[in-house]
Amino acid sequence: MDHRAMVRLSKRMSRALRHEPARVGLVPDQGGWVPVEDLLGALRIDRADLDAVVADNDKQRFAVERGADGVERVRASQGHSIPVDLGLTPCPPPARLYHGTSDTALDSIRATGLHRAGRHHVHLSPDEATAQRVGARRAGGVVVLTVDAAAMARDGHVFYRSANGVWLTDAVPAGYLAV
Ligand code: HQG
Repeated sequence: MDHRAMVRLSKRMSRALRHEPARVGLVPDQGGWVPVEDLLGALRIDRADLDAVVADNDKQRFAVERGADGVERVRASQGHSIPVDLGLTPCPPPARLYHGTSDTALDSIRATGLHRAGRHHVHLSPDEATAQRVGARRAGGVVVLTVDAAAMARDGHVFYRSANGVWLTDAVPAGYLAV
C-alpha cells in the first residue's frame, strides 16, 4: 500500500471506529473495541492492510489487543464521538500542554475556554510541534495555545493520557490559557 492508500484507509477506519460504526454494521463494545475479523469484513480489507495502518500510522491512532477469550480486537485510542469508556486512569499532567487551533476560533476560545466539541474530551498535545500540526488542519492561521496544566491539576481538573500520547481533559477554562 502506498502512503495515500494508507491515509485513505486510516480515515475509513477512524470513521468506523470513532464516529459511525453502525454505518458499516459494527457494534463496538463499551470500551470501543471490535473484533479484528469484523472490521476486516465491514471494510472489505485484508489483515495485512489493517496491520500496516496500525503499525505505521503517524499517530498510532489504533490499538490491537487479544482479549482473555483469545479474540483479537481493535479500537481507536482516542477521538471518538460515539459513547465509549476508554478505561483510562487519571494521570498527573506535565506542567504545560499545548492546543493547536485556528486564529478564527481565538475570540470565542478567549471568551469561553476550550470545549470538547463533538468529541469526548478536549485534546491537548505534549509539545508545540504536535499542536502546530493539529492546528494546521483548520482553515486560517495556526495558533498554538499554552495550557497551564499544573495549575489546572492543582485546582482539581482531571487529565488522562491516551495510549498514543494525546492528553485529554473535560474542558479548559480561559484563565488557564495563554497565546
Ligand atoms: C475548537 C486529530 C471556538 C478547537 C488531531 C478545535 C487531534 C473552539 C475544534 C484530535 C472552542 C474542535 C483533536 C471554543 C474548542 N470556541 N472553537 N470555545 N473550543 N474549539 O477536531 O483538538 O487525526 O474536535 O480548537 O490531531 O482540533 O483525528 O479537536 O479546533 O489530536 O487522530 O474546536 O483530532 O487527531 O476540533 O483535534 P476537533 P482538535 P486525529
